[in-house]
Amino acid sequence: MWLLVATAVAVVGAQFTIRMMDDANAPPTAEEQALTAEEQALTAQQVARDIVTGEFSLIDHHGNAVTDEDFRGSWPLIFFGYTYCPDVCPTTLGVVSLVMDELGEDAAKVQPLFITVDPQRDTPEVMADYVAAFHPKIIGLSGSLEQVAAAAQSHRAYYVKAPVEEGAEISETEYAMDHSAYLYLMDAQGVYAHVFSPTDTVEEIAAEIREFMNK
Ligand SMILES: [Cu+2]
Repeated sequence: MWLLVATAVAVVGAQFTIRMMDDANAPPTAEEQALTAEEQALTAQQVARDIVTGEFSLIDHHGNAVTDEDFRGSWPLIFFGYTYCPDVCPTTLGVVSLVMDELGEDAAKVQPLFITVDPQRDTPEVMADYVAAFHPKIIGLSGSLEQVAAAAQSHRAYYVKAPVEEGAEISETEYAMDHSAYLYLMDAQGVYAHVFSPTDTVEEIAAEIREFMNK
């Protein structure tokens, strides 16, 4: 092998050497690959559990101080957004509402939470009006800038102030919020279970929630 490598280096240079050394490793069998994929999924799940701690201390839309611990025993379905959002938030809360309908009796165990990333404008009163337009069970959560930042951090949710349209100024009252659009499912112990993407359908989300709850 080393003689071959040495020859290769001499003849065509280092690049070819690297390729040859890769080829020397036997390709993994299908079985080995399947195991690796499974291990990878488990690792990803563990990493997500370690990273998404799900802790928060916020104000609900009735004006009461609440933390993640107040929701133990139910499965929180959490979305970060803001009420002035032109598209992603209303769409997602619409999906959440349909998921609740789709879940039927199982919806009793699910607690949708909408956490604002724009507490300057989204006061508890504003949140109360907004979530009521989607589903009676959705709880809107607001708080101080620091409380919201901490809640986002514990879910690795992302948000940043942005112009309402390209080239527009960001003023005190006129701005948009760019934000991540993940829908988190936490289990009844408050441990991260899953994250849904905005492209998942109502049926897919409801079926997966059921699967997690019946595990
Ligand atoms: Cu949004």
